[in-house]
Amino acid sequence: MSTSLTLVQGDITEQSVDAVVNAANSSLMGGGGVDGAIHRRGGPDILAECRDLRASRYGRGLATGAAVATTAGRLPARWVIHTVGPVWSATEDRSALLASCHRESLRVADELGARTVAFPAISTGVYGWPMGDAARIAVETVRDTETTVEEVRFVLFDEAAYEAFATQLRP
Ligand code: AR6
Repeated sequence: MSTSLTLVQGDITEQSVDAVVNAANSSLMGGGGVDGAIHRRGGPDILAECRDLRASRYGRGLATGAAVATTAGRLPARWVIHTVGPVWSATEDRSALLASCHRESLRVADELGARTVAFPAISTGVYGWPMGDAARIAVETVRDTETTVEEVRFVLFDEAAYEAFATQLRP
C-alpha cells in the first residue's frame, strides 16, 4: 500500500497520531520551538527517557540526520521520534542530512509499527533552512522512502509553511 502525504496547519503537539517527530538537537535535552512544545505538553516522562538514552546508547548525543524514539508522555500520540536536523549553511550542501532525518524517522516508525506519523518542518526554525527548499526535500524523501507508514502528516505552524508544502504536493 502506498503512503498518503497529508498537510495540516497547526500545532504538532495536538495531533492524534501514532508517532510525532521532534525537531530536536543532539543533546536530546530539550530546547525551543517544536522541541520545547513537545516536552512542555508531553510532560517529564519524555525527558526521563531521553536522559536514559544519553546514559546508554547515545553518550555522545544523537548525530545529525539520525532518529530515536521515546514515549510521547501525555501527548495524544504513542511515541515521539526525535531527530536532529542540520543547521542551514549557505556554503555547504547539507541536504543529505535533512533527507536522512526523514528517512531515519520513517525507519524508526516502521520498527515501532507506527501507521500514522506527524512531521514538523525540520530545520526551518532556529536552524534557518529556507522553507521552500526544506519542503521539497521533505516531500521528495518521504515519497522515495519505502515504509509501512500509511499516513505521513506534515504539520505546519503558519500559512507560509503550509503553502510551501502544498506547492510540493501539487501534481
Ligand atoms: N507545531 C508545529 N510546528 C512548529 C511548532 C509546533 N508546536 N513550533 C514551531 N514550529 P524549530 P529547527 C515550526 O526551531 O529549526 C530547538 O531549540 C517552526 O515555525 O522547532 O529544526 C531544538 O532543541 C519551524 O517552521 O526546529 C534545536 O536546538 C519548524 O517548526 C533547534 O530548535 C521548526 O522549527 C532545532 O531547530
